[in-house]
Amino acid sequence: MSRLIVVSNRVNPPNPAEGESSTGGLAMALAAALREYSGIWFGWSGKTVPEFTGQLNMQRIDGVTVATVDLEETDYQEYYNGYANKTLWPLFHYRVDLTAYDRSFGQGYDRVNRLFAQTLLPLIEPDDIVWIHDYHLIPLARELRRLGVTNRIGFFLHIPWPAHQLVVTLPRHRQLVEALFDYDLIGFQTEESLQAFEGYVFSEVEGAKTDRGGLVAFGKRARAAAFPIGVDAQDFARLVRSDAARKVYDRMMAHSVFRKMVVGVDRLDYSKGLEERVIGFERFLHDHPDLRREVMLLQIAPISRDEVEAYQDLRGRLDGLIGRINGAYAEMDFTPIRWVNRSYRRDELAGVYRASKAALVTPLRDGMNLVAKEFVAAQDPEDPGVLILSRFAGAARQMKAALIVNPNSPEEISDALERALSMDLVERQRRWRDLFDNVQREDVTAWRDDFVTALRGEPETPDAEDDEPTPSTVQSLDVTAKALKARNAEAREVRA
Ligand code: GDG
Repeated sequence: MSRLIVVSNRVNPPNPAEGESSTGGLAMALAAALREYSGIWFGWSGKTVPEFTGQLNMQRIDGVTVATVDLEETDYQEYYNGYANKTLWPLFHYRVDLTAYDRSFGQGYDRVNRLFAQTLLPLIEPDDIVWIHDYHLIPLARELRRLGVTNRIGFFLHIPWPAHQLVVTLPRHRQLVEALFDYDLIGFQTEESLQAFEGYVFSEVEGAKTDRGGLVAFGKRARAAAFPIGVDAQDFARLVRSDAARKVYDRMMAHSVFRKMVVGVDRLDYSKGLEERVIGFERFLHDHPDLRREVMLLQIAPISRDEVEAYQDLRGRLDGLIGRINGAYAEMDFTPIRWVNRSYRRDELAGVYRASKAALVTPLRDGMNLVAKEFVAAQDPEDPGVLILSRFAGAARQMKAALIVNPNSPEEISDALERALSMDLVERQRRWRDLFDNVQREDVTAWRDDFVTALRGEPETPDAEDDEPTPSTVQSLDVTAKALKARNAEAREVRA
């Protein structure tokens, strides 16, 4: 069987020395795939050095071979803090107001992708398949192709692909999209992102068409499909029974006697709608004086990308906003919002989810949102909490039994809270069962297998030249994506 090479900006396989709970579910799933296909995980070490050397640092961590490389400070600033986090991240989350269109960032982005390609090249063997992750690395396949790599290369975008009108605000948008056509397979979180991508291609690239289940543009052909990411539901159910989770659960329950705890867990990021969420919670406190003392919001928000000004500003605004709300509604023995800027272990988080009567997952834009799925996976089937979910999270496409809200509306957040906290057990159980079935079925293993199977791919259909050109419609590709998914599901069944 061919090996799998996973490439992501940061590399973080579970390290038994640090305890399993420090690693995210996605990292665990990718590490499991790498063990299965005896592959390599390649990426940036997270360290900077005075001069780039291309020196590979190879390690074996819990059965996974990890190869990392250090970057120069300028590269880090332009590629990571710059183009990735000040240009692509805000733009792809619909924040044109925060997007930096700085030419040096784009140059740094291309340069680092070239350096990564040169460093990775010697590790690639002829039969390997290469799976590249996320917006930091869009041009990596182009750079590998330039170096002569002909292996199958797939790309998965973890964040949304935005509407056409937003993409064209990027000075080098054509170049970026063209780079995606050096992949054999391009994966998006949702059909909506897929359609937005196709919408761009058909309106911006002359002669673009669909062909043999793929997209043809820039003289190249790539397949594109939606692969909604999931969580490791089984692992979460196991974590929730751990000692650490139970301890946290007991502590939380003791602290919220006579009160219902509502939880939010997010990186401190402007895409997560934290300001809108606390304003919605304030509206709830204002509108329901009778319930004020019965509810508290625990917002866990570990600090993220703190070197970027927009993140420092957001943190300052939230500190002020939450201070004001707590000042207005706290009593001597009660604070309505607990604002916690640190991260917890995964098992502790499982205990927090379990102790919560509702979760507020209200991003303004989100590729998927794994917290929504983790919350569901951690609930007690006999007495489940209620998920309040933004319609702008990719997860809302699958999790229709949640209370779906517009995160921009304080009233909708307030109404959903009132509904969640007064919902009877039968309805809670019915909604949770529906959500849990999905979380369990479309889990992270299914996601990974679907993608890898699709990338490994079917043999090319012959007679390409004889094919009548398919009309370039978004609809026909949508069918392609569905066919791809159906085939992947079949392949899974056969393997099972
Ligand atoms: C990107 C996309 C997409 C959070 N606080 C703690 C902690 N976390 C973990 C959560 C969850 C993960 O971080 C966050 O995942 P999300 O999906 O919510 O969001 P992003 O970080 O923005 O991820 C997103 C995802 O990629 C995957 O494709 O869903 O749309 O933006 O797993 O549990 N984990 C621990 N302690 C914390 O305090 N251990």
